[in-house]
Amino acid sequence: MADRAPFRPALIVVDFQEDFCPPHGSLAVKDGRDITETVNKLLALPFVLKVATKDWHPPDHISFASSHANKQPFTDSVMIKNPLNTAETYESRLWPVHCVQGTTGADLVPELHLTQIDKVIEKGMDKRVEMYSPFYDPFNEPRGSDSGLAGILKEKEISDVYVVGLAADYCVKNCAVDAAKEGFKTFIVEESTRAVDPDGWQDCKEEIKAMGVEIVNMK
Ligand code: VGL
Ligand code: ZN
Repeated sequence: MADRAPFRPALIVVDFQEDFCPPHGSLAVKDGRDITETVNKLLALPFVLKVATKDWHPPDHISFASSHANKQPFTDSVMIKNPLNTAETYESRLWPVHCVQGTTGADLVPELHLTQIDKVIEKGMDKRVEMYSPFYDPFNEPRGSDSGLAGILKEKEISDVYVVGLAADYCVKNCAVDAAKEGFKTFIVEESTRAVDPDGWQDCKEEIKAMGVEIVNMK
């Protein structure tokens, strides 16, 4: 029988920040704060490593509609170029100003049991690049930024990665897909996430599953 790696699970709590939560968040996800109870329940379990990520943007970040002339958040998008290889581009949706470094909107929600978190990873600091995934930017040739998260998980000999937080259809999705690509058995815990576009979540789930991530429920 092939050797199987020991079960060494990690939990990643993605972007559970004020700007993604009602009532005051600038990019509030519907019912975003309602994940609090199940996230804290998960944080009480004996994961080998518990990571929280933070969207951590400069005030003129490329993903803000206000950084472009005549663009509206949510409905408009722009083409973003790889700063290191301008032939590589992708279309990216525009957002209201959110999670600006040092503002209260960028704070992790106070309900989160922060004392259970081993490590906080910040992302989205390069104003030229949208970075939904807390692992690295979306470019291939070459990649500009890598948070080191994959290395940290490998150093701890993590086998399984559980992803929760906000938002299901953006940063949680991209985090989970990259974790699966890095070779971890990867799960999204559905009660512990909420989507920017709740109506699209069923289709989004199918897309995520097709990329090798399992979607599980706590009950
Ligand atoms: C996110 C939109 C813009 C997220 C971050 O955390 O899902 N979504 N920036
Ligand atoms: Zn962002």
